[in-house]
Amino acid sequence: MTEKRMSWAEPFKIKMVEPLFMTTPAQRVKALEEAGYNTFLLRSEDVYIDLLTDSGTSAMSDRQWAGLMLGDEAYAGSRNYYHLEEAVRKYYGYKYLVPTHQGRGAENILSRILIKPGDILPGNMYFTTTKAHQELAGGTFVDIIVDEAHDPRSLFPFKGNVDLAKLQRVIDEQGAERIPYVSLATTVNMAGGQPISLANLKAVRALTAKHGIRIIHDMTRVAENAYMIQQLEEGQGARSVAEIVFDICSLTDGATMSAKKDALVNIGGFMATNEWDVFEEARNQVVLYEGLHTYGGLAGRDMEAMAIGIAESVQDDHIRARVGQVFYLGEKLLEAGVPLVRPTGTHGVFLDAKAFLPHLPQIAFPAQTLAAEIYVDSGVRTMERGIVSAGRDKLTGDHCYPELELVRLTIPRRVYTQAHMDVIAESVARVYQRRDRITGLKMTYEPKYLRFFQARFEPLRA
Ligand code: P61
Repeated sequence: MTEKRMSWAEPFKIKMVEPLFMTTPAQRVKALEEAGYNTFLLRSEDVYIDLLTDSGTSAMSDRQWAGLMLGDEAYAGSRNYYHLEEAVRKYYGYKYLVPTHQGRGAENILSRILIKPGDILPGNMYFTTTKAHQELAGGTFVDIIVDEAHDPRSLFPFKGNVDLAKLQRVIDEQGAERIPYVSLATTVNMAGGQPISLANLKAVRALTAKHGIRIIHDMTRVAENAYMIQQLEEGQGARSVAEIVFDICSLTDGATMSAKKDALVNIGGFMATNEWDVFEEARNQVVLYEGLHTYGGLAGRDMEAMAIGIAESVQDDHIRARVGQVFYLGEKLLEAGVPLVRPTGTHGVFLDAKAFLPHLPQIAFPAQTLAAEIYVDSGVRTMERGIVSAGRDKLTGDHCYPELELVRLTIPRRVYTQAHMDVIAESVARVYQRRDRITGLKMTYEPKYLRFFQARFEPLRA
């Protein structure tokens, strides 16, 4: 007899509601055509359940909303900046903080400071904006994630881990002096929301220390990663998520953060570092790109909400319910036989579009197609994470053909209920039932940068 899973419930109750818009299939077909079959180009009012992203879509707590009223909108030296600095030091342990409007603002500044043309940036899988800024600064990203991360069927629990032999090879071949830092994400978004283990991070720290190479931490979903360490890593089960988060950060030299995810705000981010020289330069550059170093493109109230959100994000009760809801959706889809990236990610469920639509070649954009089909079925908006997202090869100009061709069902934090998860699972299962009749797409417009945001498509006729 298998053990029955205990139910859990959210550690909050709902104080305010936002109505959702219901649409008809005919309305959705029209909306999708107008959006060029790209879910990024749909109007939010045409969407019923929005799983495009967990970025900036979380519900803030009553305390965070109250914090907005305590905004000190001084141009310089806002008290909210000092609250944020205190939170970053207390929960993450980084010494110096530069706020930015969101994650990519931090990536821009950090890349401009640390990367010289010709440099190499090894990392545990690319992320779109991170890699784009590394390349704009003249660097080249090299993937050093474990092979399991590229296999949607592998059940390896820490698919965010670095393959140490791959890292050693990059160091031997390129020379440590060409590697300003190793780029480490917690969790790994493009691998399907997969965590790195503390033991692996320690080993990466030991190896980089030997060669005098920094680790820069993309800590966008660090609390979710810490939760998986608590749940799965030997010797970590009795420790709090907050303690593990602090440990992860202390094994790295600096960080970029999109606070729109784990930190539960609708806008905001920061760069943090333990190095005074890097901080000095960042404080200088932020003035050019974001704003003065004590607001970095944010209002005082945004920084206050972020400081409070950081404290809430590392609470065990919160994170258990957040990840528990994502796992619930994953279980429902597995029961329906839908092919998913395994194990289920912490911020979303990732459908394996190659296995879902095996009759479509990758150049017919299976994940883009599947996202469009799910939208037409139920008004649920999801996101392509495959060949469109991977862009073109810098040297050959051809499409990159990533192993992973995925559709991401990203769950906003504290926003939807278990009943919404049921509706979503039923819709995906319906599309799966009629998968044989689905034909692909062709791209009709391709923007130069981060093409997935604005590309347009048309159906390929069968
Ligand atoms: C997302 F389709 N993520 O997952 P910013 N690092 C990491 C992120 O997940 C991240 C950023 C840095 C988004 C928004 C988004 O290709 C896309 O605050 C691990 O968004 O600038 C953002 O942080 C950048 C969606 C970004 C995309 C790029 O939905």
